[in-house]
Amino acid sequence: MPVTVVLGTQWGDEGKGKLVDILSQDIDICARCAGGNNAGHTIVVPMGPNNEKTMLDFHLLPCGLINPNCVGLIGSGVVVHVPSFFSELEKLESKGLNCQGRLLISDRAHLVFDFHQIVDGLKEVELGGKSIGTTKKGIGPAYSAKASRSGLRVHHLFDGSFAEKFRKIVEGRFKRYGHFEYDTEGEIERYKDLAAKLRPFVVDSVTYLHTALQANKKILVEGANALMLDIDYGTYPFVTSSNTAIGGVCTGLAIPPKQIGRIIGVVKAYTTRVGGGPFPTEQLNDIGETLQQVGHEYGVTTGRKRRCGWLDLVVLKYSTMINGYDVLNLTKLDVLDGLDEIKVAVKYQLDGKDLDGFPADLDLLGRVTVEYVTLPGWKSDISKATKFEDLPKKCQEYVEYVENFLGVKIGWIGVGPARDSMISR
Ligand code: 2SA
Ligand code: GDP
Ligand code: MG
Repeated sequence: MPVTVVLGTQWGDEGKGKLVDILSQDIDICARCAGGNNAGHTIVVPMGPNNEKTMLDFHLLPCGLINPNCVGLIGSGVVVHVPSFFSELEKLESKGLNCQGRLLISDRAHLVFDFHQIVDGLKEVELGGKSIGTTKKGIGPAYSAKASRSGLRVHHLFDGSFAEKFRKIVEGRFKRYGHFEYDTEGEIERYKDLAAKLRPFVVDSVTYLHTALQANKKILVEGANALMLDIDYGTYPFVTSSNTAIGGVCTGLAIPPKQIGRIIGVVKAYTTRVGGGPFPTEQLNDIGETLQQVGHEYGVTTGRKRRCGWLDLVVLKYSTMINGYDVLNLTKLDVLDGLDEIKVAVKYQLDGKDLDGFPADLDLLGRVTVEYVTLPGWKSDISKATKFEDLPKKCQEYVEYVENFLGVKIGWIGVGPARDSMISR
């Protein structure tokens, strides 16, 4: 099967970018299908004449671009803030990554404008204490416009009615949110230049991918965000505004489901969440603090501290039901090195009864009791391990516990941020 998919299994930041980079060494096209520059994928790779370890962060651009033979495609399901597209590209190129002639954007992708970002902030203020904790990148407002059929897509930049449509949309936002500071005419002028600059990147991605599939090109889909942030299956309304689950691959790229081969889930060895919303295994104590510090858990896009807690196998079972993972990548196992004991959530109970699945109703979710199993820590440095057999027995047992609970093989284990800190089994 030509298409491989990498998806986040929890609340994001599992380390998808690192696996995508590794797999892309042998891939023709790496494509994003959903989300926008709310995502943050960090990669640590050798670069430059001295092969120095260099950190690259990707937001809108696919990480597969690190492979010089790989084409990066921003699919139709992605929402694109054009100025951010260019600033990200310039930043990556300044670090030595040449993307010339191998970066494409779907003509059907929806556009995010600065006014969407302003509205994102205003909506959060309206929500007060119940705010989502968005990245304020305008993602929700742009997808709302798409769903309400008033959005602008990449191809609209090149049709003669862009300015007229743009003015009408901004007027609509003023009506809804009151008059905020915004230079509508200045934006229209700026987008004339941006459109000309963007034109060489624009492609009919449906035909492009179809042709690539016919030619048996290898395609890797880089998931953004994660299952628990999916608009339908996540902890709604504390979710992002796209389908981050497997369905988003078909809708966001126009890839027929039968072309999808391996579906790989990326699982962090503990759980993190950034932004608001329920988090049953969150540890608001020394354990949470330790995971945050040792794991350097800060948002790549906003710099916010990520909330931390124990691995939640109830979440992962639910995630596996929806996405049907063929194999998993367990990441950041090294972060647990110093712990005496490690807990994993295995069951939720409500009013004394075991729950099947993961509750849709957040009030119910807020009332669940979490049942944990405690596993012994291994208390040693695993960051130099290159084979499964190098890992201490107790560490191997932790991996096997997760694998057996979920019934899915763990094919890769991350023991550090760098590309070579990955055990393949
Ligand atoms: P949005 O901006 O509308 O998509 O926010 C809605 C919720 O989705 C969460 N979200 C994320 N969660 C984890 N990682 C994300 N990317 C960045 C990173 C986050 C950052 O890689 O670190 O830098 O803060 C991401 N993007 C969106 C968000 O926190 C809201 O809960
Ligand atoms: P993504 O959004 O899923 O791509 O993940 P992020 O890049 O937002 O966050 C993952 C962070 O963990 C990044 O800083 C990575 O460099 C780092 N990372 C990835 N895998 C590992 C690992 O196995 N061990 C350690 N210590 N860090 C890792
Ligand atoms: Mg991230």
